[in-house]
Amino acid sequence: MLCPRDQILVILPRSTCTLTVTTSILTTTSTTTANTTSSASANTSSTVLTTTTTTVLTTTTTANVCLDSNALVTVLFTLSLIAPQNYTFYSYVYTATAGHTLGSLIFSLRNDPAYWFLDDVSVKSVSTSAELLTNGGFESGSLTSSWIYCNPVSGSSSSQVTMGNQRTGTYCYRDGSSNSYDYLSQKLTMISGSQYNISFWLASRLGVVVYTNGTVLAQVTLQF
Ligand SMILES: [Ca+2]
Repeated sequence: MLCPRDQILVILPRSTCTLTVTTSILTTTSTTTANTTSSASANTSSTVLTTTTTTVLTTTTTANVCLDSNALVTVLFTLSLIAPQNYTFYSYVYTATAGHTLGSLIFSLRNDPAYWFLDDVSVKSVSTSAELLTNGGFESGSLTSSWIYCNPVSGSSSSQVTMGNQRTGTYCYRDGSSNSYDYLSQKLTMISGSQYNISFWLASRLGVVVYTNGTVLAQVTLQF
């Protein structure tokens, strides 16, 4: 049985050319609280990761120019939606290990019928509260040099820093990549043995229109 905030480590052999990751860490407990902070819309859900061994989704992402097929990959989060979702909070505690302190936090996103909205991304040292990310709330109004965007097959309706659906501040990240993943990442420098609280808010919606079912996938990984 997994303990709360356990992580699943997927180690990919260097010789493989296909990145296949399977995870079973999605939520079992979801609490909804009245929204007091969101300026965008409606209620905000707060989802707490708890222990479960139920496999909710198998996702296969094919190696491409946006991913390093030689890397070690830790899957933090995999989500498949069939309906809109208001901003939901996800958090994980990750312990850096020796030899794997220089890496990237990667959001792999696909949303055929609507858009992902991402805001307030944070990687914070548990011991010092130091923030490792820059522009995690996208308040610079653009993807600055800290964020790296990659769209391997030039999918449409892809990346944009936008106003109007932000959770806090003025801006958020919007991504409606169709028929393929695109990738948003930021490099991290961790300290071996230290714990880091990795968190973000993620919504999927298209204005007030309730969209029909379609492929809506998100995956968050650490790559070393
Ligand atoms: Ca923001």
